[in-house]
Amino acid sequence: TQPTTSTIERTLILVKPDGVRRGLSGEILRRVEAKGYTLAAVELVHATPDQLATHYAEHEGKPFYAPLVDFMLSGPTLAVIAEGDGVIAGFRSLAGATDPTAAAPGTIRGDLGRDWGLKVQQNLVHGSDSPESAEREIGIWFPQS
Ligand code: RTP
Ligand code: MG
Repeated sequence: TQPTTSTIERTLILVKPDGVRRGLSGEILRRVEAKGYTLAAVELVHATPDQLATHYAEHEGKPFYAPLVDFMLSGPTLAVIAEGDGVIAGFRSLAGATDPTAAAPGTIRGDLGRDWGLKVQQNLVHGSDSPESAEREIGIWFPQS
């Protein structure tokens, strides 16, 4: 049998203001660590409008952009760099579908999300979607690194 190729990656995870406010940071990080990923950096950040404009540049002009930025300004966010084999796709799988009402049981959004009607933005976490996004986003949230 061929050994499986391992791909050690890093990703940016955010526990968004709803997760911090609801006291779920520890539960979310517990799931990340239990899966076998390593926490390389953790910092509580009150995001600035500039940081959010850069982070969410791909969504500028969409109807949910302004409410999303307002929500992300509503309180502190826990910014995390996690490392591990396939952690980019792996964390997105742990997070579940974007809409917490549709996210599968067993996922962070499926188990811990609530039904907020139209407020899809309050979905507890963010995870980078590619190696390029991860490096770009780590630079936004950990500018000193
Ligand atoms: P994320 O970037 O936060 O990990 O989530 P994602 O890839 O699953 O979702 P994405 O499409 O990148 O959207 C970024 C964030 O925008 C909010 N959103 N609201 N229809 C809506 O109201 C809507 N669609 C997206 C969510 O907070 C989503 O995580
Ligand atoms: Mg995204």
